[in-house]
Amino acid sequence: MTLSAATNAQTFDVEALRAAFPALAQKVNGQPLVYLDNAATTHKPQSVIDAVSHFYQRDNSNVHRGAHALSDRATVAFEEARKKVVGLINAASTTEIIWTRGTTEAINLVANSYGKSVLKAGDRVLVSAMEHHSNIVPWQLVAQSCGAEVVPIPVSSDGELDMSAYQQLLDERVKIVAVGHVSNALGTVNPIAEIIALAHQAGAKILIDGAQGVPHFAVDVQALDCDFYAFSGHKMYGPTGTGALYGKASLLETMPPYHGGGEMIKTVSFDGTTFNELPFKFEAGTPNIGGVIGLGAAVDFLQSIDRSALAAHEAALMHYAHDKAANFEGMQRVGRAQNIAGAFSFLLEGAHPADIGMLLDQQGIAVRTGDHCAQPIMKQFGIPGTARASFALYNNVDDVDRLFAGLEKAKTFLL
Ligand code: C6P
Repeated sequence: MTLSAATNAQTFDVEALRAAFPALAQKVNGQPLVYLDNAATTHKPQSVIDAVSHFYQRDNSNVHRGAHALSDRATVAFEEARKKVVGLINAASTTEIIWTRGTTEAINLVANSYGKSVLKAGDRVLVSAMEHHSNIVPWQLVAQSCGAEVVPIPVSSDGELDMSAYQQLLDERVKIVAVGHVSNALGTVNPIAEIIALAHQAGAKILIDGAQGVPHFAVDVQALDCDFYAFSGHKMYGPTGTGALYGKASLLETMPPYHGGGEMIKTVSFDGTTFNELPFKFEAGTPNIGGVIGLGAAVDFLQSIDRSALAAHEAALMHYAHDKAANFEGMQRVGRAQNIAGAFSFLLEGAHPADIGMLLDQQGIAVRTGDHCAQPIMKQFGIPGTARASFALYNNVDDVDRLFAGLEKAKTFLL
């Protein structure tokens, strides 16, 4: 793709969107900030900051408990946010949305509640070899306690999931498949509709790790027919410490609670305790009320944008970066799948990724370096890690140009 093609994608009004994010207006190390660490966490628009601030300034109170006006206001705003998430991913009802601290907690919930109750010795959980640790370790912990096994689905050297190997692995031992929508380390967009359909044909349930999916694509959990979809609020312009688990109500109904405490119970006695209805059965203790309300504002923000224009804008930036990489001497792209989004991972010949990150930071350019919590795929590729630029809706062509100019300069120090 040429520069003009990428620029055309800016009919999507990226400059107006940038203006909504106060943190982007700052200088870092004397240079205007170029923020390319969005897969780790995105910045927050003013509307999200205002929603959180409004909560603490006026409505601060606990939810579902108080007999007073502030608690009523907090409860209404908190439950409105749940309705917004229902709309965002087209869940069937609010009973299917469980608030969590993020994707990690959502996956741990499913592994410990659903996983622990169905997995028996000899059973298998399939995960892909490019998963984030959050979609590997919870399954390992639960599998170990049940005598079950976590088996990786192979990934090619380009970073594509091996679909024929996946089909061969799908035998009667497989009870759960857990796969990422988009790889945070490689940017690979997995064909999740096909992956879900194949899991179901084999009689397995499937969880999609959507941490890097929801920020980039419109997601329809009913059309996908996934059993569980986990995502983080802070990677989609919402506050840190927020996220959600979508689960089919029919499954969530049968699952035992994960955490015990207040809110998740109906009655408590020493003769036996009964549990609350969905979704509260899975929400023990005081939740992150201000964060959830901020997440609701983030959903409003995302929903106010044409999602296909957003995806086209980000895809154009990604192609622009890849075209520049092809002409950048000594650059090795890590993750060359056909369908790629969000993360642009690379190495520079003769340079350690950590040094690249430091030299970019000195120029006001924020990227992430390291294994990106995806050690198995780094080990397969025989590399310690990568430097990773990851895009959000507010990044523009200038950001990519600054990245490559910054890399040219870094090269003069490193090589
Ligand atoms: N990836 C990154 O820089 P939490 O921390 O629970 O919000 O999200 C965990 C997680 C799970 N799955 C995927 C695919 C992810 O990318 C992440 C978070 C960050 O890539 C931090 S390691």
